[in-house]
Amino acid sequence: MSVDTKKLTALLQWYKQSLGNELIAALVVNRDGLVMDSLIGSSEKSLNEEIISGVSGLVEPVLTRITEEFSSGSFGTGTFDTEDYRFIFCEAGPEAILVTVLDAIAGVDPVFPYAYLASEKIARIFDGRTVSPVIPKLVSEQDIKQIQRKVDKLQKINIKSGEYAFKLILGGDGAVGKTSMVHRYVENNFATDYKSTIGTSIMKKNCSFEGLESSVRFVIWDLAGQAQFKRVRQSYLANAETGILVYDVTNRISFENVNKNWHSEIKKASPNISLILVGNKIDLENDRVVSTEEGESLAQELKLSYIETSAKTGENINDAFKMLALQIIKKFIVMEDV
Ligand code: G3D
Ligand code: MG
Repeated sequence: MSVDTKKLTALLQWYKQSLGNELIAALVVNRDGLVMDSLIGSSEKSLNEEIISGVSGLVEPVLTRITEEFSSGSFGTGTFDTEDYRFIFCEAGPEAILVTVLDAIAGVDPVFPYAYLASEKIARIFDGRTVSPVIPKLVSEQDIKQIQRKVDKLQKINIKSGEYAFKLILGGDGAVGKTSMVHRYVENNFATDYKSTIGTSIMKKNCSFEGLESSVRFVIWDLAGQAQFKRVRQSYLANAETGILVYDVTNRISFENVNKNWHSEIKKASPNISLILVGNKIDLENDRVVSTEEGESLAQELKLSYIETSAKTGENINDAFKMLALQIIKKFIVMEDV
């Protein structure tokens, strides 16, 4: 079978134009995992010359699995996140898969409709039908909705635990101790990546368990200031697999706001998120106004696990994150030989 490679290249150029600065790279791979065509995007990260070889290296180990999982030949889509990148895989007919590489913190929703259009065209190029490589700019909500309906249900691709990175967010009023908790947890062993555009620090940490092969890699997002919060709220809260709801045991309003605001807002932005509830600042015994029983009962109501911590002394901080990691292992990771 001969594929019109010129057309494929032209199509990828259109795809790049549609996505603008979001795109790090795009690859078209066939079902044998061979890269048929690739292109470097216009994102800052794309300037790195090694990007394509690096990305191919990352895609390779998951390709077999992708081709197995995506055997429908239609337009199944899936995402796969590493520490640095977010991959969107989109079936392009029975022959090919379009791999889109975005920054780890990019939102996928605006990209999907274009990925779908591009995949549909790639499928046609592969079976030799006539097709224009031009990807139209999608402007109307209706166009976008219609396409989204056509796209097969988005799936999180199952990858062996160690290779998987989970976005962790923190919810709770200002000054309850979110940043202190994260810093206490990651201690010396972190690389902070500050994204000024969304006012967020990104930290990474592996959480492993003795005697257990599975480990969980957290990518922890911490919003810098409350001021910018409204503007960035959506991208901060969306696409998170896991999160911590924090209140301050010496501040009743912060406790009430967990139930009134934070819980529902987070659930709305990331419906399948795994959460725990944390009452922080237990070192301030004399100032405590929210009792352990109240914390436990709220947790029960929200069907969450509960733990009390002090970011100041470090008490229970590791255990809080371990609790989350265990929830994730149970939920996402198929345990073999355990
Ligand atoms: P936030 O990220 O939720 O806004 P921060 O909260 O982590 O910035 O913490 C707000 C203040 O509470 C900080 O004090 C911090 O030191 C303090 N704090 C955080 N956790 C604890 C704790 O467990 N115990 C006590 N006693 N204090 C805590 P400052 O004075 O630096 O603003
Ligand atoms: Mg903070």
